Amino acid sequence: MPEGKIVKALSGFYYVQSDKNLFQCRGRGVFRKNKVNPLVGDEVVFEESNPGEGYILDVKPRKNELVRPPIANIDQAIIVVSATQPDFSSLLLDRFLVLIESKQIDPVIFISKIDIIPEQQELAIEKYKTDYEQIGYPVQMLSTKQSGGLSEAKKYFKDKISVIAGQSGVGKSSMLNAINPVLSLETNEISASLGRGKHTTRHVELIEINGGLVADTPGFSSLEFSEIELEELPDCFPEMQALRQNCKFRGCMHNKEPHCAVKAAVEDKTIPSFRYEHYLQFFEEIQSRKPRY
Ligand SMILES: Nc1nc2c(ncn2[C@@H]2O[C@H](COP(=O)(O)OP(=O)(O)O)[C@@H](O)[C@H]2O)c(=O)[nH]1
Ligand SMILES: [Mg+2]
Ligand SMILES: [Zn+2]
Repeated sequence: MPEGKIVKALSGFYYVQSDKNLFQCRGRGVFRKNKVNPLVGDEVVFEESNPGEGYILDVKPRKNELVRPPIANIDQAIIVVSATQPDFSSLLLDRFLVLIESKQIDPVIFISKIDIIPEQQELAIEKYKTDYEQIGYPVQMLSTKQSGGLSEAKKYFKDKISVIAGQSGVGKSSMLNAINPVLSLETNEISASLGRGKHTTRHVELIEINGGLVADTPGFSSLEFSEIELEELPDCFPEMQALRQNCKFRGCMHNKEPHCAVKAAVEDKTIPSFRYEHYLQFFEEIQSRKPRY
């Protein structure tokens, strides 16, 4: 039986890419009864009923899945933060990082609009870049207005399924358009001049970009930690996870506990203080959350 990847879901059809061919498939009756809801990104087994058409017979186990946008088997999330306009916010970036880490998706950080960084902020941005790289996150600076960083940015997409995350206005659509001009995704400028709403809900589609696939809708629009348990939080900060076994107490939450390796690392500046402050802020936020039943 042929196998392939669902690259688009629309009006009850799943579009399965197998080698270089696209098959318009339906979920088979029997299989639909098992309540497996095929997602874009799923690896599937299908049978070809007519040329170019078929039925999905089986969905392979997923490595992860997102609800918004509904996609499975995501290899990486590219978080776009702008150096300016809107202002660079390490708090917002850390929020995205925690949400992505909690889904076992690999984050990559793109810092956009480097062509318009005010001079007095250049050093601060460079420092953040080094800090995040030290944690182990890839960081790429780029501009879509000048040639800067785009060809390096492009390389991250190769052979992977990516979702893009980031606040509105940071340049996500502009970046995708700059990498692949065929896409012509709407940017703020265009949608404003046409008087269209900013958040038009659409179907999900994976689009090809430099030999990889990217979801055409940004993910992680809700920045709440409603699905993250307090116990999971320390592992969403890789630099803290790495020190966990050095803490005196097993299951140390790096908060009030004595002889905590994380707090020691913050003291001697191996862990940047802003990261620890954000950790404590998220800790409070999750702790004070109303219990759900
Ligand atoms: N100066 C500068 N402006 C940019 C850059 N990237 C995007 N923009 C502008 O930022 C605004 C928002 O871009 P858009 O791609 O719609 O952001 P999105 O909401 O994240 O998709 C638009 O006016 C873009 O022209 C960049 O690298 N440099
Ligand atoms: Mg956009
Ligand atoms: Zn600790």
